[in-house]
Parts: sequence; structure tokens; C-alpha cells
Amino acid sequence: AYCLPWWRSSATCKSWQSGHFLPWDRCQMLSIKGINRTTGQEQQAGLKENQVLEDLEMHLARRDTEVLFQEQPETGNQYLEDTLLRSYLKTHLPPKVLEEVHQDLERFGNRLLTEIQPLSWECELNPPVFQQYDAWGRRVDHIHTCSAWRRMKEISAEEGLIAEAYEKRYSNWSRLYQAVKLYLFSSSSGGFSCPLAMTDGAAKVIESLGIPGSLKNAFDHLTSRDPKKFWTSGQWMTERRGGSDVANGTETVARKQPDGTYHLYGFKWFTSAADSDVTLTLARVADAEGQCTQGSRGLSLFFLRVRDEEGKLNSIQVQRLKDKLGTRQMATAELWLQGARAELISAEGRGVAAISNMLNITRIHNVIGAVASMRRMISLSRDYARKRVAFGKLLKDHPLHMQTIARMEVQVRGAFLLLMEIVHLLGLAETNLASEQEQLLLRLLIPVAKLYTGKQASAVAVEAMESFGGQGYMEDTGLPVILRDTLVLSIWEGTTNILSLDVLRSLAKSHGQVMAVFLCTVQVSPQLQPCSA
Ligand code: UCC
Repeated sequence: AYCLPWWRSSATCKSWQSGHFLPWDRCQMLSIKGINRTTGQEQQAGLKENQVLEDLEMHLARRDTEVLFQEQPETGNQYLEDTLLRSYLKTHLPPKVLEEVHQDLERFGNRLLTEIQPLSWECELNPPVFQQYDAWGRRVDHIHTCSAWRRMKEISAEEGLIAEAYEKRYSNWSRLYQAVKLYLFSSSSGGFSCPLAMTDGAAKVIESLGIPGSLKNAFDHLTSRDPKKFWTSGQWMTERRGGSDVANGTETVARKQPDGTYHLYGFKWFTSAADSDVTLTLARVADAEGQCTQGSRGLSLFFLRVRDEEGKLNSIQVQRLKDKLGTRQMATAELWLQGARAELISAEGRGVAAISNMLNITRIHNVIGAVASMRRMISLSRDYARKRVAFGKLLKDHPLHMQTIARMEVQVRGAFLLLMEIVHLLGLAETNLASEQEQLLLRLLIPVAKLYTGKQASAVAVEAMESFGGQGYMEDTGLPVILRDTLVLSIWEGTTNILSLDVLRSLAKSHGQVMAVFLCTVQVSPQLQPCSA
């Protein structure tokens, strides 16, 4: 009886004697004790059954004080418990910045534990629902999201999860500080880290364009700390011919209007967080004859509002929501653009180059997500090892088990330090403090880190799941959710091979300089300071 899984102990069977339902394990016990009766044995068995049930009551009463269930693994304040993060910040941040940041992160760590983590689970249990028609047959294309998801948006604004990087309160350290908050938020965000990645990317593109007057309002919304004002952005790149070969796969056409805006016509096949307020997307500008330039040189970048002030879709129809393996908390949709009003924001034919600023930011977010999910799985695994007894002692006292955890720990620590290196370089570049070598190193490390940590996180998540034994495979432990959400990290924002090609692109474009700086940095400089190639 002690080995019964929880769901069995809550199941029932009908008592022969009382006609009432008994817990499943009571029935089992009766059966084990040989009380499987036929009609003629009813009376004789009555006394025996009573005795057994009495025994059983004793047995059940003792259960509360005995170890029937395994203890649940938990984490406390994720910031305070993350010794590597804290020592990194202590070693690198200027003392005054550290003091302020430390207080905020400790508070945020508590908020994650008490308020945000429960919301995250709600997001998982209440995925978005698509309503195509209303009761009267009118097409409405409404994506219903749960209140916890909407609360995540407000919390993201309140915590400055995007704003922090653009306000630059701490100069070059602001970007690193933002990344640390996102890292802590990621595995408690209920998937909201995805729209945040694209929002950050959109803000970055607008900033890199010099915040043109027409986009000033959007930039203010995307970087706002006011929950009522805060907007999120999508990134619509993938069409039905595929998401990697954007240059050949993009069929969407942009027709210029007399007022200088464009109307977009096309089918976006994979649009994450389709409930976002605005989006960046690529399209081909049609000339007076309706002809478009094919290939990469024909692509331009557009900004558009998804809905108008009244909430009506901007000449967009939602075809359906995607049925994904993971990241089910977020609405990923197929969208028809049927004359969606948009603004051209790049030079004509420079769409890919312009959106690459967004790609590089979302790829860094991907690294953040990878490190965060490894950290979460390993922290839970470590806690479990302190509580779970097998073969007569705690798991933590089994050297082989600890070796497995230690190997995962090494992986996450290396990935964390690589992430910190990248966001440190990004912060320097964004405040004009990066040398040419540091800029080259950043260009190289983004695809390398994304491709490496995406794969690494999937492997570590599987290993960590195994460290829980069968419990790791149980849906309601929450562990399979983390695994499913982790598996996407090597796929979206560029698969491993696409990123390998991007490494070659950075090598070719810099005439080999990125590699020279990299080798020089890792071989010569003890502090990992980029040295001149
Ligand atoms: O949208 C998606 C889901 C969103 C969910 C995001 C959430 C993530 C959050 C995680 C949180 C947990 S998934 C779809 C994502 N799609 C991609 O990632 C696209 C994958 N494909 C590529 O990356 C390709 O390599 C392309 C599209 C960039 C290749 O295009 P082209 O046109 O063939 O490339 P070119 O001709 O080589 O490059 C055009 C220009 C060049 O500049 P110029 O003309 O000045 O020489 C390149 O150097 O763009 C420049 N460029 C770059 N610059 C291209 N890539 C980069 C780069 N990474 N950085 C800088």
C-alpha cells in the first residue's frame, strides 16, 4: 500500500458490506487479505471484513505521519540562492550599482516566489483560446488569453523588464541588469518571456533607426514602465514556404498608398504571441506594375499596429492557433494580411539587415531562456536530492547521482558566464563604450551562444528530468512543461545549422577578424578582455 501512486489512492471501489465506495487502496487491501467473495460467503465474510477494515483504519491513520508521498522539490528566492549570479555581480558591478541592484533583485526574487510563479502555472493550465465567430455568425477572430497572462504583461512593465535596457540608468551595466532580471523571470514567466524577447527586439530596431518621429510613440509604449501604457511586439518572419530561408520564402507584398503608408497582403504562417499590440514584419514592395524584386534584396521592413484603438484587427484575419509541443501558454497563430496598414521603416530592400538587430536581441533572449531553464531544472534536482531517500540514504549521499548533478551544474555555469559575457559586451556597444574588437566578438558570440545553449538546454533538461526518476515524467509535477518549453530553444530564432551559417557570415563579412579576435581573446587574455587582432 505504501507504494501506491497518489492517483490510485484517490480512486474507489464499492464496499460489499456498506454499498458505499471505498478508497481504491482499501479495496486492494481487502483483496490482498483474501476477501474476494461470492454471494454465499456474504455473512461469514462480514466479520472478517470488519476486522480488516479496522486494521486498515489504523493503517490509514498512521499514514499522515509516515512517508507515503515523496517530498516535493522546491526553490526559494532564486536570486539569493544563485551563488554564481551573486558572485558574478559582486565581482563585476561598480559598488554603487551593485548596492541598488542587489536590493531590487532580492525583492524581485521574493515576488517571483510568492506572486509570479503561481501565475505561471495558471498560464500553463489556461492556454489561449481562439474564437473565430460570435454567437450571431459575425467573424470576430478573437484570441482569448487568461487573466494570469495579462497580469504577466503588467508585471513586465512594473518591473521594467524592457525599460531597464533603454533608460540606461546604470550606463553600460543596464543591459546586463535587465538580462539578469529576465533570467530570473524566464522560468516563472508562463511563456511571457517570448513576447518580451520580441518587444525588446522591436525597441532595439527602432532605437537603431534613431527613433524616427513616426515611431516615437511606439518606442515609448514598448519601453514603458506603466502597465496601462506598455505594448508588446510580435516578429512576423515565417511564411508558408518556411522560416529559415526568409529571402526566398517571403511572399507578402506591400502596396504603397497615396498617403505614403503601405497595405500588406500575404500569409504569415507562424506568428508568436499573436495577441501583441504591434509587430515588425517583412514584405516586398510592389512597383507601379505590381512587380516585386525577388530574394533578399527585395525585402523591406514594416511596422504595424495589430489592432486599432477600438480593438478591431488591422485588416488581418486569424486562420488558426498553432498546435505546438510546448510554449502552449502563448498564442502562436497563422495570419492572413488582407491590406494591413503598415509603415515602411527600413530603406527599401534592406529589410533583412534592419531586422537582424531584432534577431540578435531575440537570440540573446533565447540564451537567457536556455540558461534559466537549465538553472531551474538543476535547482529542483538538487533540492530533490536533499529530500529523496533511495537505497537507504538520501540521493545526495549517492556519489553517482551527485556526479550527474555536478556535470549538469558545470554546464549551466559555463552557459551562464557566456551569457554574462555577451550582455556585458552588448551593454558596452549600446553606450558607445565597446572597442572595435568587442563589437566583433559580440557579433560572433551571439549565434555561437544561441546555437550552443539551445542544444545544451534540451540535453540538460532531459538529464535533469531523469534525475527525478518516474516523478520527472509526471505531468503535474510541472517538470515536463519545462522540458517541452526548453525543446523549442534550438528551433526558433534560427536552428543550429542556420546559426552555424550565421557564424560563417560574420566571419566572411569581417574578413576573418571575428575569429582572430576570438582566438586572441580566449588564448591570450587571462581576463577574457578582447585584445586587438
Ligand atoms: O519568429 C519566430 C518566433 C518568434 C519567437 C521568439 C521568441 C524567442 C524568445 C526566447 C525566450 C525564451 S521564429 C523565426 C525566426 N527566424 C529566424 O531566425 C530567421 C532564420 N534565418 C536567418 O537567420 C537567415 O540567416 C537570414 C534570414 C538572416 C538570411 O537572410 P539573407 O537575406 O539570405 O541573408 P544575407 O543576404 O546574408 O544578409 C542580408 C544582410 C547582410 O548585410 P549587408 O547587406 O550589409 O552585407 C547581413 O550581413 O543582413 C545582414 N545580417 C546580419 N547582420 C544577416 N544576419 C545578420 C545578423 N545575425 N547580424 C547582423
